[in-house]
Amino acid sequence: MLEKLEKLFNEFTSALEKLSKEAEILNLKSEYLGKKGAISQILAGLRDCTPEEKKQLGPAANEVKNKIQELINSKLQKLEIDAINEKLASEREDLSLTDSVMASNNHHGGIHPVTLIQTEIEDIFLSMGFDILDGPHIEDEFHNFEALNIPADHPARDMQDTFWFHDPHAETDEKKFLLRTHTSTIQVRGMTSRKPPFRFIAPGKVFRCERTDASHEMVFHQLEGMMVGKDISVANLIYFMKSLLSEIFKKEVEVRLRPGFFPFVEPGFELDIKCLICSGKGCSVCKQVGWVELLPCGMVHPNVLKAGGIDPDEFNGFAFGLGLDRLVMMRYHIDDIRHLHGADLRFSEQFKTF
Ligand code: FA5
Repeated sequence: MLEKLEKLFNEFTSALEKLSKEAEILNLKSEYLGKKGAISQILAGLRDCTPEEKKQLGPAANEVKNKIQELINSKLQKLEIDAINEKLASEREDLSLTDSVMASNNHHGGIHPVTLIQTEIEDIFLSMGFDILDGPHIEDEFHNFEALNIPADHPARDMQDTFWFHDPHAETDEKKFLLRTHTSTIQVRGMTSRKPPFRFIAPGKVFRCERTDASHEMVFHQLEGMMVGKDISVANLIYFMKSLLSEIFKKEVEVRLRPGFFPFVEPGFELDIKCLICSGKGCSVCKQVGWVELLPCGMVHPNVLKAGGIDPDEFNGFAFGLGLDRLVMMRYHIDDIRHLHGADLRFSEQFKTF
């Protein structure tokens, strides 16, 4: 019987070696281990054996049974691994790029024109001794209005349509926080964080709930400037504005200065540039008037200095609030501000600098 077992096992191993399909292996398994399989019959035949034979044959038959089971399992597992490897090999993609493909597909991003001009202006003002400041987009009424001499019921609050945040936990319907409507908020932060004399600029996004057109956006960029010291005059203000424009345009551009009203400056001015889209003939950007409002400015109002902790009897200064998007439009002859935020690659790629 033991010999028969050994013979069966040898037959099984040489049969298994020849098989390469799962179904064939499972068939072989049932030939040997199934209910009526060869090993099962030997085990069943044990009941007719003597106790002595049972003692010998029982463990041997079980050992062969376990070996067969193990061999079948590992053969099935090997089949599965071979199938996965074959699939991986056939579906493999070469993700590396050759130098020639890289060279023909040399696609770098460009710098947004607003960023380009902002960086240029920062360099110009840095060279004139100005610091660069930043401030939060979400502001409180104090920084956006009150400290700038625009109290709660002042009509100037309506000049800039404001996006307000409501505090869901507030007991009253008071509107406290807002998206800053201008970068003048940073005047206040700048004054309270330094002692005069000082000069700084502060570029950034501003937000207004406005109807959009060729020269108006709801989210746009301003660049605030402030200089505070002793005996600062309108002549100083005009000098810095002229230096800025001649550096940016690299040529004489026609500007006009007219009185402008802003509660935080006195006197206040509007510096307009002759529209470079239509050369002053009239177009949708300049609203057919030939001039574009670009650079409001003025001498800082004493109340604003006071709100910033500065004694207006000792110090004075100027401030300006450049419309950065409009300056970009004039510099690159862009005839609609909405191109600047359109995310159209055909537009942005024209400003590649590398
Ligand atoms: C102000 O925002 C003042 N804070 C500027 C200022 C600062 C005045 C310091 C005096 C002293 P104004 O609302 O005019 O002012 O906006 C300033 C500039 O931002 C405008 O001249 C214009 O160039 C630009 N601007 C205003 N509204 C928009 C808009 N909706 N879309 C694009 N640019 C705009």
